[in-house]
Amino acid sequence: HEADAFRTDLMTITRFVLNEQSKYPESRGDFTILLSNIVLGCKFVCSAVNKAGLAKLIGLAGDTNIQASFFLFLFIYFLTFFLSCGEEQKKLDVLSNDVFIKALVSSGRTSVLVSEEDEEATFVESSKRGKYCVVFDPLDGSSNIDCGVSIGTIFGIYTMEHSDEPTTKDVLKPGNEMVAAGYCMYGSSCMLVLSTGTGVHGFTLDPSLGEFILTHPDIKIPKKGNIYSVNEGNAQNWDGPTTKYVERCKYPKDGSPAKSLRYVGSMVADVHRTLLYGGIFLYPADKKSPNGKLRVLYEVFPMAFLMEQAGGQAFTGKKRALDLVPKKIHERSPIFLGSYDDVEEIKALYAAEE
Ligand code: AHM
Ligand code: MG
Repeated sequence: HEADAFRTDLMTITRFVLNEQSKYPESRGDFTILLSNIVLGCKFVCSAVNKAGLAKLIGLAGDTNIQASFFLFLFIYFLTFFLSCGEEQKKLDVLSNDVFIKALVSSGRTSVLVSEEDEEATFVESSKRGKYCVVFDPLDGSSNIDCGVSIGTIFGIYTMEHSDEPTTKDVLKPGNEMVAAGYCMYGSSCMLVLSTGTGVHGFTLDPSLGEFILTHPDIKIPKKGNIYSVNEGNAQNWDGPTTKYVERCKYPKDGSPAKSLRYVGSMVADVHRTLLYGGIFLYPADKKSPNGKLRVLYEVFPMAFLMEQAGGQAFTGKKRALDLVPKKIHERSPIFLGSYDDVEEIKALYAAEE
């Protein structure tokens, strides 16, 4: 009977967030409206990602066969025209960014937007302003787009503390001041994982309904895992603690079994697996990139927020990741995140160095 109830009583993401917000009497539904615009962006990107393979195929055929057959050319031309409705083909990451920016501005609930795709922050015009600031990476894992491997969107949300003219100061705040964070993974299924500070909850897109349905309530990361995830191609440039840690993953001293290595190269996919199966994800500093690769505002903070909410930890090599105070909107930081005990181990190695 319980299983039946689960199937017929659909907890959509909107219903879930409305329920959560109703606990605050002062809530006026602004957050729900903001989130439904983020969800719209995710649905659009999901659909675009699914069609990307097809569009690419048509593009390639166009390059090689135009001279070969005039009729084939005509066929491809009209097919491309109908598929894109005459719009010029934009790259998937640029297209995704445009969709998110427009959805967020038109929500009327935002003032400052920071996107990985745009060098400068977007300040929303006064007539459309609202009390939230959103930092996001519209399509992360770009190296995986063309081969169809999982990619994702990452976002974090701050509130504006004043009604003066918005500035970048409104987002240059530590991650522990975020009010919500999440990601959407475009993989074998499309999944949105969200935290508003009361645990981590996963929603799966039901394509036939066009709705995200709660499928993974209250995700908790295992206390210790048996997977490590890192780009080992950078090993020759790592510092002492990272080198020692990865060595221990492969050759444990305490007789425990060696950890398995899994690395997709899409942060969303690697973090998602870490959250569900446990273990550790590392993007450390190295000699070539002393601040690592990943961006503080829209990669490190949202994932660190989710990890802590799920019972894990996120560490920069120096301190708790959420306590960083970024000085620039595209700042980078090394990051070690995952199961509580696994992150504890790397923290001890850095502490021993000091
Ligand atoms: P991108 O913004 O160019 O997509 O780069 C970010 C991605 C992350 O998703 C992933 O964790 C990392 O880069 C992988 O980097 P590398 O290829 O150096 O291992
Ligand atoms: Mg990115």
